[in-house]
Amino acid sequence: MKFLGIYPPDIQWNGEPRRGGTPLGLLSILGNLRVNGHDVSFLDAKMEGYNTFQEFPANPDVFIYGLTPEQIKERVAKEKPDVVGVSLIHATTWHTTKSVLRAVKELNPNIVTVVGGHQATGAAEYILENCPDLDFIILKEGEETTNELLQALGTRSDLSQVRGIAYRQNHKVLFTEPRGIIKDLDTLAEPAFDLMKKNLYERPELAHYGTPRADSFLNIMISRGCPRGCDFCTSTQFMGSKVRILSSGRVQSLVEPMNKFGYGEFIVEDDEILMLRQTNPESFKAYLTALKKTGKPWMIDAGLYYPRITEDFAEELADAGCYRVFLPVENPNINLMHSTGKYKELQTTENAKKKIKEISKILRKSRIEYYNSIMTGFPEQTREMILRDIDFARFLREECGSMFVAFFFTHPYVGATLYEMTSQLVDTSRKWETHPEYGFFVKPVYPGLDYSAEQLEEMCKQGHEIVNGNVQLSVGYQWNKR
Ligand code: B12
Ligand code: SF4
Repeated sequence: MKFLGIYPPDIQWNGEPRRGGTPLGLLSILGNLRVNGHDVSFLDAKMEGYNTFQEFPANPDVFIYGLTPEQIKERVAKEKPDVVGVSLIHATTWHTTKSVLRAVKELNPNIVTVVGGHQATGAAEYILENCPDLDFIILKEGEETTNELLQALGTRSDLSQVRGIAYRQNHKVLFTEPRGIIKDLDTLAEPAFDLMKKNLYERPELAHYGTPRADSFLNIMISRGCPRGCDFCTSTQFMGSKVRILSSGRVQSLVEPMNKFGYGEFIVEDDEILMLRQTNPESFKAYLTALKKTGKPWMIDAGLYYPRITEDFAEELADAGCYRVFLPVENPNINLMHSTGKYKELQTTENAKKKIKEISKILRKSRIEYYNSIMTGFPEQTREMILRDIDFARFLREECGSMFVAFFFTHPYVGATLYEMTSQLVDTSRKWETHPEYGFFVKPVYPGLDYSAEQLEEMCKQGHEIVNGNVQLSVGYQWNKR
């Protein structure tokens, strides 16, 4: 069958930087369908229309960027696919995904439409009930399921036998038997990086906080899963609590060809890279060796679990070419962190401060710079606690030498434990279903015990100015000028 994979247009608040990356999940789906004999093509509607702006009907302070529905129709008409698959990993692209699906069905109602990703999986029932242009949702990891679904569609077999999908039948949403995780990542084909148009990704401003070292980048991951299960995150629920990793041989055969595409920098997105080193030292070593061999700069944007960083680890990273890491310290209130499942090894805020200072010295010694995020705006917080969070951010900048501290607001992402516990606290004007623009970390959604979401936003805006001054978040930021 002919399958067209589409990464949808995106949205952003006026004044906020656009974000993006390598659509690893969709490219993996395409690579795997291709080895199973399907004819595949790829349209990055976000990057192809990076400078095409449209109004976002639900909110005048937000814009859409990406190909217009008419342009998407033209491209789909040219490709003539049997099936169109759209990546819905982020809540923020829910409205644009709906527009893509509408365009496809307007063009030809016989094209089968499929979506997959964290957001699609977490909210499957709601999405199928509210999007008549969508036929199937692929739940969780998509490679095997999409292949089986295409086979079943091609041979007109019983769809209820395809494990891991959701669809509508007689106005009801049906879920088939769940599919387990893919046990051995080595069984997967390489993601179809060759289908990316390189010039579209020559946008260093999309890379990460701070100035990147090259003018283009590829995101990379050699593992899936995270054992920590923090209640505000969907990774463990989605990819499992056991870290799965490519074998050392496969790591090499992933990095080497990726390098040949000529992108200037690698951005590591593995959820728990420290755990990789501990549980799969061979693959971890192969990762560093392969990255070093490319001679290219690279950094870790996925977040390092800072209490576990050691001198050896930092030295190994630096030796292999790593120049920057992200340390999401989350929140200084250790009891709050323990209640989310995180930082059990730290007993007090003083412990956390001491640890971060120690880690910052270790990183500095290895010449690795770092940026932090503070996660704030948990529903049980008070104004006084928020002020303490801002003080902590100041400590990170002024006493530890962090290059930038982002204020990230906690959200109930569908599929995360926090969603079950707290989504009803979010005001309807900030719920993802009608207002996906509130799915970004930069916008709070919970009121606290003695402040509103608007007041929280204002407090943190001021905190941000005090803590970061006029630091430029992306290209142009000069680390040496601090
Ligand atoms: C890399 C990354 C980014 C990159 C961009 C990635 C991209 N392609 O554009 C950057 C850094 C820009 C980013 C930004 C944000 N991100 Co992000 N990101 C990730 C991360 C770490 C990895 C994604 C990835 O490539 N995974 C590897 C592939 C193999 O897995 P996958 O994408 O899940 O794909 C599989 C399935 O989902 C499915 N699938 C995926 N697409 C499709 C399509 C079809 C057709 C089918 C059938 C199946 C399918 O099959 C794939 C293969 O098994 C994930 C966490 C994670 N570990 O996955 C968070 C994650 C997706 N991000 C998240 C969030 C919250 C954000 C932000 C909103 C945060 C913020 N700063 O405000 C922003 C959104 C900004 C934006 N507009 O892009 C959340 C999403 C939660 C939600 N429901 O919305 C995640 C899940 C993190 C988390 N655990 O909470 N992100
Ligand atoms: S926040 Fe990080 S450590 Fe916690 S579950 Fe998600 S990926 Fe794992």
